[in-house]
Amino acid sequence: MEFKNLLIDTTDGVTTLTINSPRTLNALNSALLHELECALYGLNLDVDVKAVVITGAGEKAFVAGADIKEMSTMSAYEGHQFGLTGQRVMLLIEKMTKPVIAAVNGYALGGGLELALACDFIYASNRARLGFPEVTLGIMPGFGGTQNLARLIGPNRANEMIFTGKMIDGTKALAWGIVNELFPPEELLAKARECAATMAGVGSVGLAYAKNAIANGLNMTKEDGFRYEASLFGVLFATEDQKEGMGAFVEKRKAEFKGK
Ligand code: DAK
Repeated sequence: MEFKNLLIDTTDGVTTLTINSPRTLNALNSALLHELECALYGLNLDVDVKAVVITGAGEKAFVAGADIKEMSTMSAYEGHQFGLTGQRVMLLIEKMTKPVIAAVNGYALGGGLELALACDFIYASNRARLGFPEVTLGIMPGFGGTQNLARLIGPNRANEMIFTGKMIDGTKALAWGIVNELFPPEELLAKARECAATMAGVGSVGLAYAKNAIANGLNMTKEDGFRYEASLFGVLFATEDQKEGMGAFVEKRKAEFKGK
């Protein structure tokens, strides 16, 4: 598929997926969401892709939200389809077997913040501005934002952000645990790629199972989560990666993981 709104580059196992619609601050319209869905589906199946960084083109925005102009004229049916596509994109990221970092280089608003929150963690530029302005438009977050934000930072801070619609800066986002690290704008992408490269070099089956255990375990009791973790842990001992990783340690050499 030819992508009109995305730039995709894969180098040494690390894919940088850039949302490339800077004239509208990378706002998510339905065409862009469809492209994102197809791209992410393909990246998940591509054995050469070990880790993904999602960022926005231009200096101002990661993604300034869903496309308000397009939404303003949608029929109920189109709005429903739009919502379903967006939710599929968010769930696809969460269910990918590869790690996904959001490199938030500016505004991450509404659906843009929801996209970042669907990623495994967020690195941000110290110029980033994050918020959920939906209530100022007469709606509410609808791509998982109420669920993901409240789970991440607790209901009180999530309530404040979602009920006021006010933006917070990178420093507050860091203090509240929305963002893992802040960088100067010119360093952000390199730092995100560097972290992605580290993750691309580890045993990818172990990483995929860890991602699965964390995501699914959050919906279980602690005891069920422990049981689930143990079952995945056991399966890893049937993989070549486990033999290679431990063998390399014992033989004092660098492991060459095959992802199987
Ligand atoms: N949609 C469409 N166009 C946008 C946009 C957006 N979200 N954000 C910015 N743009 C466009 C502007 O209209 C402008 O285009 P022109 O007027 O030049 O043609 C261009 O990008 C540059 O923006 P500004 O001139 O406004 O730039 P400023 O630096 O002055 O301001 C800003 C930057 C980010 C503060 C401002 O652009 C802004 O407030 N943007 C809107 C932010 C926003 O409200 N985002 C949340 C959108 S609501 C659903 C689930 C989820 C959602 C929807 C449905 N279902 C389940 C059905 C999600 C909803 C949202 O995300």
